[in-house]
Amino acid sequence: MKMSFRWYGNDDPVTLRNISQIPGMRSIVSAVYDVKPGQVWPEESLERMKKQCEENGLVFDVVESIPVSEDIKLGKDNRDELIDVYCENIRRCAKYGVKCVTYNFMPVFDWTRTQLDKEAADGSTSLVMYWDQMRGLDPLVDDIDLPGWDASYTKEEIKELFKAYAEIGEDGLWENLEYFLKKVIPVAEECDVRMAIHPDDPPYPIFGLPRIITCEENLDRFLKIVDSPANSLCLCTGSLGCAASNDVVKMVRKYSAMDRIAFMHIRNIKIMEDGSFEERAHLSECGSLDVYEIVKALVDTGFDGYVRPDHGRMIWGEQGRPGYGLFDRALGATYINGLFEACEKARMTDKI
Ligand SMILES: [Mn+2]
Repeated sequence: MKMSFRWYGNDDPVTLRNISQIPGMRSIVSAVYDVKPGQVWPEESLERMKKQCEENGLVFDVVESIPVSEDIKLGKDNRDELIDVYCENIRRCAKYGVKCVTYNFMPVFDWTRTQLDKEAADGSTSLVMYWDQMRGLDPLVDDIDLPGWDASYTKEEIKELFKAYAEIGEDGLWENLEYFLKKVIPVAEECDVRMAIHPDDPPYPIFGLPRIITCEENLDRFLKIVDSPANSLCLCTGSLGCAASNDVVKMVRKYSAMDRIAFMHIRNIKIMEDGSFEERAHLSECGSLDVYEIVKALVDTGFDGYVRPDHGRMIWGEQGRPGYGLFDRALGATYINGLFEACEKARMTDKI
């Protein structure tokens, strides 16, 4: 297992020095943020990132994300050009030492929450999605101002996008994903990079937009499209876990045994009675997921990919990017490291 931490570059209030002081920290997960999605990443930016990480005793070897343009997801006429740029970015990342590239195939927006700073009884805050704050919202009528919503779209553009996705539906989205994978995975293989798709968050349709990377059946289907370790999963426990029908421990055990998990996002969530959910501290007892069983499944199956503590709460008065503060993610990393050490030592003892 290679422990990693997401860093948003020089604008991130969390510094590389901070990250390097977390025990057991090895890798930096980042991206080039100085060009628009769909453009080629400047080599100087990748070179600088690699150098800055090395100066702090860290390795820049995971990218999250190279975003997939809507026109690729929609299968528009210009998709070949956009896929060429995508492949060039994979090659450039590989040239600077990147081994794993995360992406998602979610229409229009990356994730949905209704509040980013819900205060818990202990004064910590976290991201939540409450159905009673969602119901009644219609993106075609209302001025949606949800966190994670791309405010750069005009209402007309949103209408067009929703119409286009309604026309292609889930089947069309699968076809366009297959087209993308068949062009991109061979390039990743050549470069010794593992592509890791992030599940849809949450793993069910929102506002009627199609969602396909959601459950075991669909993950099986995804992995079969190109049966190669370069076509793997970023298994996000918190994203898959907020559908109660997903057995996250079983999925981790199964896909890790198949060597099809390149990257693990580990966090805990609490599913509420009505299907709403709250992001919680990483500890098993704080949420609906058994993080010990998740780590044990990884250790039992010899997992050697990347792990990062996913979103943390805001604690101890920290200000910063919601979900991506230093303190609670550092606690998460330490807890996860502890579980790995315990599971690995128990396994060694079992073998003797
Ligand atoms: Mn995640």
